[in-house]
Formats: sequence, structure tokens, C-alpha cells
Amino acid sequence: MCKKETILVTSALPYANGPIHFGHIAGAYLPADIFVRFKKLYGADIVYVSGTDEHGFAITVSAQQEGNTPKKHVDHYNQVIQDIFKKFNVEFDNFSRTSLKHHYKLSQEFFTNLHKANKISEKTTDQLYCKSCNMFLADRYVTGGCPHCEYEEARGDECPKCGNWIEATELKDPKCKVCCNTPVVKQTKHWFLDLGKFSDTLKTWIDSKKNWKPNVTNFISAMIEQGLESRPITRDMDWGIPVPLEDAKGKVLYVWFDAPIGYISSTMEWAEKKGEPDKWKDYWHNKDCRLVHFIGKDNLPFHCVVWPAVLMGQSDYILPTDVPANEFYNLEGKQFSKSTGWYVDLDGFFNKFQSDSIRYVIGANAPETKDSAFSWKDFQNKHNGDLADTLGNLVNRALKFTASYFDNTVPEASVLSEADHTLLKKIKETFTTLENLYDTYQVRRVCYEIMELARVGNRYFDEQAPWSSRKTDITKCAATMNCTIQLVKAIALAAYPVIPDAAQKMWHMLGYSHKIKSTNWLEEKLIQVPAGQALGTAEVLFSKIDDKVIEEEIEKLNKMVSDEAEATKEKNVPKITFEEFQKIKLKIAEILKAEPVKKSKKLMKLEVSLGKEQRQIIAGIKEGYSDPEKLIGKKVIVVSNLKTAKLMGLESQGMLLAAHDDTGLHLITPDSDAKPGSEVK
Ligand code: B3M
Ligand code: ZN
Repeated sequence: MCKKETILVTSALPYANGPIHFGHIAGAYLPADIFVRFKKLYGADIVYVSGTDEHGFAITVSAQQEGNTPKKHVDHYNQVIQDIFKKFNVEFDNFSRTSLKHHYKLSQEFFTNLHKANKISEKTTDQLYCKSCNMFLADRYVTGGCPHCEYEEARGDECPKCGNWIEATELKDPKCKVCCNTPVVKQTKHWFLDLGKFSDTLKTWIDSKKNWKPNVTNFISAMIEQGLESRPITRDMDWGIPVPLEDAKGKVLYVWFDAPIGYISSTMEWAEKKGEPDKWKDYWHNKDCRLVHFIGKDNLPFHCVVWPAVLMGQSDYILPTDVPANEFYNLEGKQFSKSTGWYVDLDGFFNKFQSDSIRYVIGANAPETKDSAFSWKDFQNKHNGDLADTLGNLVNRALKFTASYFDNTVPEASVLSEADHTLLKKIKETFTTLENLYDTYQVRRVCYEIMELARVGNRYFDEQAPWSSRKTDITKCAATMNCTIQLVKAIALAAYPVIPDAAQKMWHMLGYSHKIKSTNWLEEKLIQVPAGQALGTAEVLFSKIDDKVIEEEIEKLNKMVSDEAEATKEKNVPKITFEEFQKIKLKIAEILKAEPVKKSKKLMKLEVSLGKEQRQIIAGIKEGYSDPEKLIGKKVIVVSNLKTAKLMGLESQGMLLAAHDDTGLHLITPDSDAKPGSEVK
């Protein structure tokens, strides 16, 4: 038996700043969870950690907008996020938080070590400063045009579109995210990580990564070749980890400096909880440990340049072995976005659908080499076609037939036909293929191979036709059923990392009472379900999803988008002060004369009395009031101090108040005894 592989797996620490969605799951969590489940089964010594990223401007901005303290805000979202992971069956060995004390201590130590090693320098530089908010603007507190790709909503530290790093002062037309004002430039002192000092080591390191995705290595090599400049790793704010230097009062570590250190502090927390506080060193200080960071491609520069440099500046820490960075996973072709309503409400989703369905659908379409997307139709097709009709059907046929004709007991395979041998060989080959695919994070192909095995199984079953051999050749029929059951077992084991719930159900149906989780892939793949084993009860693994259900979801999505648009419109109405409102003079008026304006679809010419004076008002009210007779004598409210305007050549000396809704146009009318000319206050 060869030595156990030691692996430490991390998934990007989600910001404790809102719920996560399918896009995040597809990028950094599902592929990691699948890899970890497989490796655990395979007997590796493996630990899987993550946690919430709880610092940074993104958090303080949202906390402020929601009227909460940052602490309350992150407490809330840490819980929200953990609940979501449970729903997706993503199982961490430890899920930590970067607001914990030991994480502060470790991050400060990392900073101090770099500082002592002369890898950090101090500089006073120009920064954007918002005079009305009284603060320096960096990172997500400021938006503007990306100097690299022109994207209009780039942030002060990076561009979410092209992934390039940005100096906030380079942004075109910068705006304060809090108050929308244009910031000024002001000087402040900060500490910079001298990345240039790591260039050569980084270059050697990235060049050694021959088996990485070429888009990842190319991107990083290009960054290094362009020349690495020093990056500020401190910020002017009070939420965060204080910079451990005497002359750095009021400054904290930049969130991207402390976040990846969270991988280590999460492993430390895991060891502590296990009662073996030093155990984390078996990974982080073990040069044979395979360190794998699952991330989305937008996090590449930080994981493949800054983070390795930070690790190089410590003593004895291992460097990332692999960074399987995924591309983006969108929703029906557009990026998920909570703020525009373009997302799937997860509570609603999990009330209706199984986690295995979404795990399989995301897995089968994982954004490994290019962006991909979730679509409701594709979800339905893959669930119904693959999970229900192919996999579920195979299991159902195998179980039902054995129950009906073999007393629900695995029949003997005394003689194997060529077809039986071919099927068993296919199972063996698939195991070998899958071992390689799982090991190299190729979840898409994993899903394909599993489904292919089920397809082969269904074809085999059709061709062997046990329903007819039962009458003519019971030995052959028994062998067919025995082989089909071996196939069901193989699929359960092979598919467990992707669809753990369904796989476990299959396991029970095969008559096993233990957990797949507790088995060993290498041993188990060689073990056949013994003839004579009593099977469990067949149950439906995946019920088909109706067209109606999917149409409802699509409608719901469209409705969320229009509701959000409505809410945003409302939110964006400029606020005025009471003094501004007081400038508008409203008066009661009575309509004396009315006639339609010729050649106009909307306008009516009105003569109104304001008590002491009469005025002509051209009002766009024909839509609701086309009959002039009905207008005469009506009392209305007019804006009396509006500057005179010309409409279709006619002078208009005021404006009527009216509301417009889906039932039409409605004039605002006062009580009938209100006197024309009286002021509305
Ligand atoms: N929180 C960015 C993100 O969620 C960041 C990842 C940190 S990983 C160390 O996209
Ligand atoms: Zn501001």
C-alpha cells in the first residue's frame, strides 16, 4: 500500500456580506466538495477548510447602508452563508471567520515577519478622499471607469470585469460609493508589500506548474513579466486588523492581506477543536502536503501572486500546489445579481428541488474552461433526462425486477455471457477513468462518465431482456440481474462525491446499512454485492419536473427583475429638503373652460380660476378626460409658481397635479368646498 496522500483543500472565503448564489457554488465550492468527498473515499489524509471573509470596505459600506454595525452585519451573514452551504450539502471540516482573535494574531505576525524581512516599505501617497463623508476612499468605497478595459463600474482596487489591479487614483471619473460625490486627492501614509522583491521566486514557482490550466499560468506569468509593483496592504479605516506598528494608528490591514491567512487560521481552529492544537502544522509545514485553493477566476491575482509572496516571506510554509480557478457561472446568460433581481431565491429552490439535482446540473456544466450558465430549461432537461430517465430508471428497473422475480435477493451469476463480461469490464474501466478525472478536478467529465455508465446499463438491460430470458433461460436471467445490480452499486460508489444523497439511497436499496462515506474506494470497487444479499426497498430517486413548474420559475425570475427595477427607481428618486419643498407653491383652482388642443393626442387647453386671477393651463390630460364638458366646474390643485412654458405654441401658466397608474389618469381634486386660490400646505 503506498503512502496516504496529505491534502489541504480550501475554498475562497466568501465575504460575510450577503447570501451566496449558484455562481459562487459553481466556482469555488461544489468542485472542491466533490474533490474532497472523492479523496476521503480514496483514503487520503485530507482537510477541507473555509470561512467567512469579514473585513474590508465592501462590508462596512453595506453595514452602513443597512443601518448596522459591521460586527452585527458579519454575524448575520456568516450564519446565512453557513445555512446555504448546508442546503447544497457542501461539507467543510471547518468553517471559520476572519474576525476571530487567533486570526488577528496570525495576520499581524505575518505582517511583522514581512516587515522585519524588509519586504514591506512605507510611502506617503495620493489617495482619494471624500470631503462630505470625511474619509479616504479605497477599494469598494469608490467606483469609476477602469483604466484598462473602460468598464464603468470598476472599484478602487480591482476591475471585476477584466480582473486587473487598479490604483484608485487611476479611475476615470471616480465617485464616492456612499454619497456619489466626486472625491479629492489627499495624502496619506501606507505600507506597501514589495512584490518586485519576489518576482524571480514567483516566476520560478509559476513556471513549475506545468499541469495547471494554461489560462491561469499565462495570466500570472504575464502579470509577473509586466513587472510587479509594490501594493498597499494597509487602509485608513477602523474595522479590520490593526497594523502592528507604533506609527500606524487608525490603520488596518487590507482585507486581501488577511483573508488568505484565514485558510491557515481556519485549519488551526479545526486542529484546536479536534483537541490536537498542533495538527495544522502537519499540513502547512509539511512539504509533501498538496495545497489546493479552489477559487473563481476573479480571485487569481491575489491567490497566485500576492498570497504566495506573503507565504514566501514567512518561514517554512508550503506554497499552493494547485489553484483550480473556475470561470464564471451565470444565470440564463447574464451574471447573477441580487441588486437587479437576477438570481434564484434559494429558500424557494430548496423547498421544491433536491440538492443532488442542482449539484449534478452545475457539475455537468461546470465553468471549467469557459463561462457557463444555469438555465431553468437546462436544469429541467438534465434532471429529467439524466437523473430521472437514465440513472433513476436503471436503478428502478434493477430493483423492481429483482423484487418481483428473485424474491428481492441478489441472484447468482453462475455463467457469464460475453455481454456480461463487457459490462463488468466497462465498470472497471470507468473506475480508473474517474480516479484520474476526480484527481484533476474535471467535474464535467466526471458527470459525463457516470451518466454514460448508466446509459450503457440501460442498453445492456434492454438487450439482455431479462423479462423474456426469465421464461426461457433462468440462469441467464439471474446473471443479467446480478450484473445489473453490480452496476447499480458501482454507480452509487462512483457518483457519491457528486450526488451524495441519491448515492446513499441507492446503497440502502442494495441492502447495505452502513454509509458509503465510511467505505474505501479502492477496496470497495473490487467488492461485488454477494449473491443471496437481501435488497432494501426500491424508492424513486428523482421524480420528473413538470413543464409548469419550470415556467413558474421563469415567470418568478422575470417578476423579481421588474420588482427590483421598480424598487431601484423608487430608491433613486432624488431626495429634497423641506426648504426645497417649500419653494413649490400649490393652489386650489377651478376649471372654468376646457377645449382639446387641435392636432394633439394629449393636451387640453384649460381656463382656471385661482380666486383673484385667471390663468391658461395646457395640461396633458386628454387620456383620462377627453370630454371637456366633464371638466368644467372641477376643482383641482395647480403648481402656481411654475415658470410660464409654451406647449404646441400655446402659453401654459401652471401645472395640474394628477396621478397615473395602470387604471389610467386621475386628477387630484380637493374637497368641493375648498376655495379657488387657497394655498395647499
Ligand atoms: N472574499 C473575494 C470573493 O468573495 C474574497 C475571497 C477571499 S479568498 C481568501 O470573491
Ligand atoms: Zn462620500
